[in-house]
Amino acid sequence: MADFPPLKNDLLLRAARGEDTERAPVWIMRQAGRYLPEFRKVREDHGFFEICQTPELATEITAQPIRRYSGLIDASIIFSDILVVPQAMGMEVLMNPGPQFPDPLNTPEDVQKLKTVVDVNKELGYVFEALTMTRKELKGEVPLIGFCGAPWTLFSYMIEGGGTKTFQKCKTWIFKYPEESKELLGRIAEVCVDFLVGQVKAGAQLLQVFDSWAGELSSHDFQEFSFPTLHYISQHVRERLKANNLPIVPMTLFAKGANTSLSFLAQNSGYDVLGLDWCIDPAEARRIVGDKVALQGNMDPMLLYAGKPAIESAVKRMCEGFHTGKGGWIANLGHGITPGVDPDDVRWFFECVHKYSAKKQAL
Ligand code: 1CP
Repeated sequence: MADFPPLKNDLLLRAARGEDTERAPVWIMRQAGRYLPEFRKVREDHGFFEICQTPELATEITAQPIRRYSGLIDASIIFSDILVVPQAMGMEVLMNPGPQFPDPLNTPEDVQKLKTVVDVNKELGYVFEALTMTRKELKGEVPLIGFCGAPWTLFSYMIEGGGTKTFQKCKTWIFKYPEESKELLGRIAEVCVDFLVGQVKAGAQLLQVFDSWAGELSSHDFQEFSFPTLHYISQHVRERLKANNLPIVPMTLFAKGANTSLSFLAQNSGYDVLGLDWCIDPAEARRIVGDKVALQGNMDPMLLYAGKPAIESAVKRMCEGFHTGKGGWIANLGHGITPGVDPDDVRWFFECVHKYSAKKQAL
């Protein structure tokens, strides 16, 4: 591993390990993105995947929210996308403006079109380079998060060919071809393990797995088709980190909408942190998981359009809810930030978290 500057703010890592911190660390999913004018400026001259594949540009964009919200924000997340894994497996992905696969997997026979062996160093080396460059550029100000998409979420894009409201095609696969589906999910999971281990080697200090479409499955089907791969990833990443003498970094699972599986995930998934969407009450989530895992989340991202007083009262309520029990808590939204939010309202969100999550000093 490269020599990196010492970390000056370890709130995120302490909370992820379950520590009750003096205030909640805070960051925002998709914090580098279209709501920032400095991002849109770079985007005028460069394609989305061009940015992901150019370490200097990815580093610049990752650093933008850290610069703008310096002293208020406690983590950076590498600028990339979950869809770089399907690309590495041999699929073409365009971004116009949402993700689009010109040649999706229509039937199980189409799986033959995927690469049988995926060399992540060759296919995704640009992400590793961007991580190493960013980690140096951050100068230890905040930790750097690496990530990947969960196999079920990636499977849905690879079969649907883009975003979907009904999940008709990918659900037809799991219900009609369960064995072939599990085989493909397993192949995606293998690439995710290699990719996440490579990210730690390159400098990532925490790993997050995004299962954005977990909530589209019944709890039975989540157990059957998503959970086994999520568990496989947490177990194998840790084993491989250990075997390679790499730091055993904390791992976060964001299984959006899987709130009915929260207790099960806390007990069995092997992740240190569970990310929550806004549909579950913070105190209820804490009661369900006890102090077994740290929690992350979970303000409704749409509150960021509602003005400062609404943001303040929602943050206050969220802080009170997460403080009802013991265990680490990382403040965040319940899903990614969306375009059109005023960056000053994001600043206000951070300031409110600082104010209302601060633990009162013992007398
Ligand atoms: O701070 C950051 O912006 C971090 C980088 C990041 C991450 C973590 C991006 C940049 N995308 C993601 C993850 C991602 N990508 C997820 C998981 C998180 C989530 O659920 O929000 C998903 C589902 C995607 C797929 C994707 N990529 C979408 C969603 C489309 C849909 O199906 O609804 C979109 C719009 C993208 C493009 C994208 N990725 C990232 C940005 C900033 C953008 C906007 C594209 C642009 O600049 O034109």
